[in-house]
Amino acid sequence: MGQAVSGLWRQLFGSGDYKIVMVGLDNAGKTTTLYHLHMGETVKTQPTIGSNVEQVKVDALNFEVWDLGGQVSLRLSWAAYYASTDAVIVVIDSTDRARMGIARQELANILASPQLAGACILLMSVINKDENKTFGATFRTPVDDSKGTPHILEHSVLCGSDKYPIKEPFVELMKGSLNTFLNAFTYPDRTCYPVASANLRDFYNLVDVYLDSVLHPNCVSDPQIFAQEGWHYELEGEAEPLTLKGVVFNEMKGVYSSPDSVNARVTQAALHPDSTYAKDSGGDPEAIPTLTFDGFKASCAVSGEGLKEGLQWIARHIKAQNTSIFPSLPSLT
Ligand SMILES: Nc1nc2c(ncn2[C@@H]2O[C@H](COP(=O)(O)OP(=O)(O)OP(=O)(O)O)[C@@H](O)[C@H]2O)c(=O)[nH]1
Ligand SMILES: [Mg+2]
Repeated sequence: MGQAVSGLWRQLFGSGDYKIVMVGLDNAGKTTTLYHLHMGETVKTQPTIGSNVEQVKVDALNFEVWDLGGQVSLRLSWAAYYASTDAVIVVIDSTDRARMGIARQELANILASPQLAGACILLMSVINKDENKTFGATFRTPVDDSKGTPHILEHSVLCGSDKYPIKEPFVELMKGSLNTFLNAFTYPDRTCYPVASANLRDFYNLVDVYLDSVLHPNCVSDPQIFAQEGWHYELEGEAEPLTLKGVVFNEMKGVYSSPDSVNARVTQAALHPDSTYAKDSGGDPEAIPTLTFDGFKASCAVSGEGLKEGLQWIARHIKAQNTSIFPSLPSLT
């Protein structure tokens, strides 16, 4: 944050002395930001009563930075500091959803302030107090049928990989990790594998398992995973009828037994004919059993290669249109 602001300042100003005013709601992180800019470290703060002022030097730039208390009773006096101000930094705590409307109103007041018109430059700093570290691998998976290939793949890649060749790594992570979010989703046009944890070591473990799962899954070589997660025949006894089972097959039978869900699906198909949105990437129970293991592998292939090679290709061209992996990750030191 400090580095980013300093870099921005260098671009906005040439050299010389400038006055900066920092405003924002109480507890937003103004004083924390000020001392991070001033000393390059995070200090323990108390609510500011009145103001703090520090001289911050960035190369040939000298900034007199005023950090104003943000409590309701103090906001009325902000305007008293505005004279001769060159820039305003508005600090907003992005996790303070409940007071976002108040923050927006304060921002509007600042923008409307005649003393800050003209030369004034407004910087908005969004502080993120969320301890969670989040990672996601997202693949573009449009379909041209309703056999449920992306959905079966979504389940199947989490059934063991080169580095983690166990039956259900997903279930083990659910039980044993410190994750705050762990899931996978199939949309009509993409499949997402997100993880989150507040613990950095745990976070990297989750990322490692998920990346190995999506890039080196065992499901491309083990038809039993496809049978388990997709569909298979079951015979309870010699006299019993042959039935269809499978995790995704069963799940979609449940989805298709809901009138609301069928209604939404038919409406979407009518609104977007001749596109991936007219099909069901989750799988229509009528169509799922027409998908074969070979068809599953072939449908998943990227650029005509096998799935595994295709996913490896994506890994090498991670910035390509097909895939995005976010965000930039903090280092584990
Ligand atoms: N996790 C996290 N906590 C932060 C961050 N910035 C501030 N905090 C915490 O938020 C609390 C309030 O921070 P302050 O900098 O004192 O807030 P302030 O905007 O100066 O508040 P007032 O002086 O009352 O107007 C402190 O406990 C900080 O440690 C941040 O970027 N991440
Ligand atoms: Mg403060």
